[in-house]
Amino acid sequence: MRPPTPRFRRPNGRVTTAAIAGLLALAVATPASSNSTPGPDARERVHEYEVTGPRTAAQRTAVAATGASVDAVRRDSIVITADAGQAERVRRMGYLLRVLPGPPDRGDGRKPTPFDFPPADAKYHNYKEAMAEIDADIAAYPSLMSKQVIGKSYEGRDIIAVKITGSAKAAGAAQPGAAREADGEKAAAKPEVLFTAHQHAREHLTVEMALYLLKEFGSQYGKDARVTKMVDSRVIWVVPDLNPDGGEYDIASGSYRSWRKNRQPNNGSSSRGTDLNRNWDYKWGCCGGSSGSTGSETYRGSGPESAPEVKVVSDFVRSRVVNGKQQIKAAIDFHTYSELVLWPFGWTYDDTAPGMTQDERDAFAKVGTSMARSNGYTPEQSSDLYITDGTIDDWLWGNQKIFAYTFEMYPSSAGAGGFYPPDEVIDRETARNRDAVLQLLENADCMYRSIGKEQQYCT
Ligand code: 0X9
Ligand code: CA
Ligand code: ZN
Repeated sequence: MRPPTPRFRRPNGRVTTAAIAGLLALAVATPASSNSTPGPDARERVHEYEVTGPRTAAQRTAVAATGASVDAVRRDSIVITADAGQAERVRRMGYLLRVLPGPPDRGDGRKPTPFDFPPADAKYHNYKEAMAEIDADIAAYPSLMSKQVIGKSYEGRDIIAVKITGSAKAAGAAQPGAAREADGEKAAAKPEVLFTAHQHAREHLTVEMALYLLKEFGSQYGKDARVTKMVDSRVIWVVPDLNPDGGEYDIASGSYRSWRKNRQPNNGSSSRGTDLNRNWDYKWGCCGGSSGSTGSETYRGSGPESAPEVKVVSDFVRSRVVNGKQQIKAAIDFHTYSELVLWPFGWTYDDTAPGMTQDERDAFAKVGTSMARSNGYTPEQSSDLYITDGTIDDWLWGNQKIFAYTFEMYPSSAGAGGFYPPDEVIDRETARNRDAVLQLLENADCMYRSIGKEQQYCT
């Protein structure tokens, strides 16, 4: 199953092989993260490569062990982001490497505005625009939505959580009515569901996904029956931007840098950044699914939760334990790209393991497969791709027993846009997950209902 030759659509809509050759040449001469002043990042210049040869999860894990990130997986090839040293190590494993074009130039030949998306991608939201959009949503739907600053990023940007819930009482409240409430009768708690986005700086489409969810829940409440029911009967938390520093760095120069990690300095190293999705406090660094080298794309940090952004969100999740019970029942962490619905564990190839019974695995797979049917993604256990350790979904499940999925959004391949799909796809590709998100919300009160075991687990 060979992928089609990558085709690049220029702003004027024409696709030319000359453009591809030109882009390839440019990519070699001008690395993704280049800028005019050769700084400490100069040694870290990375490219995407197509690597032909690896065909098993173990082989892919071995490639990832060089410290490269694995961006896409196909039957007998993968796409990685690697610096020159990592690429050389992969070559010595006997695989064929081909440099892929660097990030697209969406500048339209105009002078870039620092910290703004390039003109042709203006529909993407930078940090400030995203925060303004969220504030506008909250102002438009004040009875449904509120915002909490749950902490700060390394560089001091607010990390926020938006809480969405309707005024309806939770199901199971004995009697509605002010009198009973005044008597101190407790309403049953609403199941809570968490949506997180943008752990990886260059995965900007995921912020748009979070913004879409706020708009959809706000604007469809009282109009769409499914949305209304879920907003009323759940508490929905949206953390739209886990890595604001990395996201801003990726767009700061006017041309995309293909940056992945946060922007935290590392002791004794000129390489910045921790891979947030290797820094969570569950089997951290256990299993060859992350790197201990500061320069690596998958650097796991100096210790679990050493990245302030991971600490902030972990503390927030822990704060949802009320009377000893975690209120958050299910979660999706949005990434790009590859069009996948993934479930834990990532640290082991085994379907079941300590912390994952057969019934739990079956519920994950059942709901995951059903969500994937609705959005056309491919459902699988995350380690079917390659081993990862210290990921958010392994922590949310392994430590907090939250049914946590990872969605890898559009596109399916590097050739179809990779980390930088044009802004024209935002509306389509965020709405594409509407049904899957509603499915997770509808299942969240009892994930075991999906496998016919509600009686056993949920009464
Ligand atoms: O490697 C990652 O962190 C994710 N892929 S990405 O290209 N967005 O970087 C995949 C994580 C898959 N593993 C788990 N979810 N455990
Ligand atoms: Ca555009
Ligand atoms: Zn990612």
